Amino acid sequence: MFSLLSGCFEFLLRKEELKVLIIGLDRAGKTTLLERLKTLYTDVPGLEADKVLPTVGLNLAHFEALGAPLLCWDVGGAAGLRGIWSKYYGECHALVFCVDAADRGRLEEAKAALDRALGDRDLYGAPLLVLCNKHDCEGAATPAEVAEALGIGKLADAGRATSVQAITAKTGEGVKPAVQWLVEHIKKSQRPELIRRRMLGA
Ligand SMILES: Nc1nc2c(ncn2[C@@H]2O[C@H](COP(=O)(O)OP(=O)(O)O)[C@@H](O)[C@H]2O)c(=O)[nH]1
Ligand SMILES: [Mg+2]
Repeated sequence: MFSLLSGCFEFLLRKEELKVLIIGLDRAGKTTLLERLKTLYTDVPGLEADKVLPTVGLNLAHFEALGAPLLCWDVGGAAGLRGIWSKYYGECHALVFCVDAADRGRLEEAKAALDRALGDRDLYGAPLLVLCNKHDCEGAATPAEVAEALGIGKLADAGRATSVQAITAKTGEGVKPAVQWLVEHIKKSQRPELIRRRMLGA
């Protein structure tokens, strides 16, 4: 009886895990970012960039940042795998769209993939963080250039919390400010309440 009561008490006090879905085209650096998050925020270092393999299924990272427990989902970005992304839309608190800023030739394809994702009603109200990865590469597109190419201005006008930031997943540069933005904007958004209500069937 005591263990049942203490289990219930623990459940009620447990902080809600903030779920972040990381999507983007294949080779944008999503898995390298996930492994960097493990290295920065946990005691178990993630894989170095040169050990990361192409993703077919799903990779996960659990960690705590700014007092909040986070769960990040990294799903494969190859054209044939993008259909799986939508399975995670309903449950995620925020969306990270990772872009290879060094590959300007694929920005149009990235815009089409992002537009398609944001057209899904299950992502209603979810803060969007666009990460311009590979900032270490010479000639990489700046956040302003990526924002222009992806048409991000319109999203912010439509009321979605949105930010476009440069990172280098390989070294971790820019990753902590990105996580800070996510935690702050998830907490400010209606998303946790919306997901809670959906889970209760309200
Ligand atoms: N120069 C550079 N290369 C990166 C960076 N992040 C990832 N890469 C490389 O980009 C390629 C694709 O990375 P990966 O994480 O597998 O991309 P994913 O398909 O989006 O998961 C790999 O060769 C990585 O080493 C970065 O910040 N800088
Ligand atoms: Mg991957």
